[in-house]
Amino acid sequence: MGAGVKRLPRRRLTADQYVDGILAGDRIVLARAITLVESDLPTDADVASEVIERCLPHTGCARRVGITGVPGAGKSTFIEALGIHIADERGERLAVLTIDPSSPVSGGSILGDKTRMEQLANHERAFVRPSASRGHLGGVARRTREAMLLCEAAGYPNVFVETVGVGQSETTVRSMVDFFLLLMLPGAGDELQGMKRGILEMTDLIAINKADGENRGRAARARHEYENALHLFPAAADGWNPRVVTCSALTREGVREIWDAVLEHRALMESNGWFERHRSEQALEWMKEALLFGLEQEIRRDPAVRRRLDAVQQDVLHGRVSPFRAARELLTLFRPPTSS
Ligand SMILES: Nc1nc2c(ncn2[C@@H]2O[C@H](COP(=O)(O)OP(=O)(O)OP(=O)(O)O)[C@@H](O)[C@H]2O)c(=O)[nH]1
Ligand SMILES: [Mg+2]
Repeated sequence: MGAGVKRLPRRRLTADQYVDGILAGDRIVLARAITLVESDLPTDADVASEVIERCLPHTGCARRVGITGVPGAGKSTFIEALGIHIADERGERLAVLTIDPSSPVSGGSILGDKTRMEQLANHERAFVRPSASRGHLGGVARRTREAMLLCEAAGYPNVFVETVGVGQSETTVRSMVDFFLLLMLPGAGDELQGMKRGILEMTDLIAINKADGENRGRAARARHEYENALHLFPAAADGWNPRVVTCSALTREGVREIWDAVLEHRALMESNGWFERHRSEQALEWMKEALLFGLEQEIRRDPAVRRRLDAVQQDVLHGRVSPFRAARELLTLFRPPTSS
């Protein structure tokens, strides 16, 4: 259970002020609203859910794109290149949310992301928001999903989520985006890149990045290998055949084609009815997460559980009781609040 990083209390706005600001596309209010939904303070929870609830009718049309890949694959550089293409050549606004599960340890990655996406972060059509997971992946998912919706309501028709592909974060992110893009490095097998086979299966497009200079040949070979690997998977029910391409986030070669593929995918999903189905599935996932989160909150707040929690945790730590029995005991103590 993640002990959140202590933050200084900040001045909060009223729900009306958040909603009005977001719907007017005010980036400062948007950023503050995301801080609100990321907050661990129980006093923020009610305002946060009201703001989300009222923003929801203004969401649903954006392209939600998840981008994953091992550390150093070039995700941030790629998003910047793609973002500049979207903002400058297509004249569209975009929001970028980055999840960084490693940040509690490395500390510096978040700042790193900000500098790597400097051009985009300073672009008038872009909104870049890094957030730390604080080692609590479920929490990240909930917050990222809600942050995504706030961005949509603020008038961003393209929303990107960058996640480091080393843990479970990609499964979670997969459940909240329409298109899932995997960035790979040339010349390294997927075992080497720490990628589980399962990730390939949920990918809509694999881009072998850094296909520049001496890497070109290796990137082309990697592309063939992944194409062959994808052929082994059964065809997806929604009719989209995952693609493998090469690109260079540095020279920006191939980046435009990747965005074209995202648009093509959206058009196909809209024409064959799968867009709605995917979105319904996303809504269901969201509900399940919200349910589990709510339950966890209730359990943490339960007076009887709170009284025993420390002692039970110590018992588990010292091997005096099995984790399973400990959890059972706490659940037995838990009394759900009676509904009013
Ligand atoms: N040659 C070359 N280098 C690249 C390319 N894309 C990114 N890089 C370099 O690779 C390094 C890592 O790039 P990032 O964009 O920070 O990678 P990332 O995947 O976001 O990394 P994390 O956020 O730490 O997981 C940087 O030094 C980039 O300049 C590319 O297409 N070609
Ligand atoms: Mg990055």
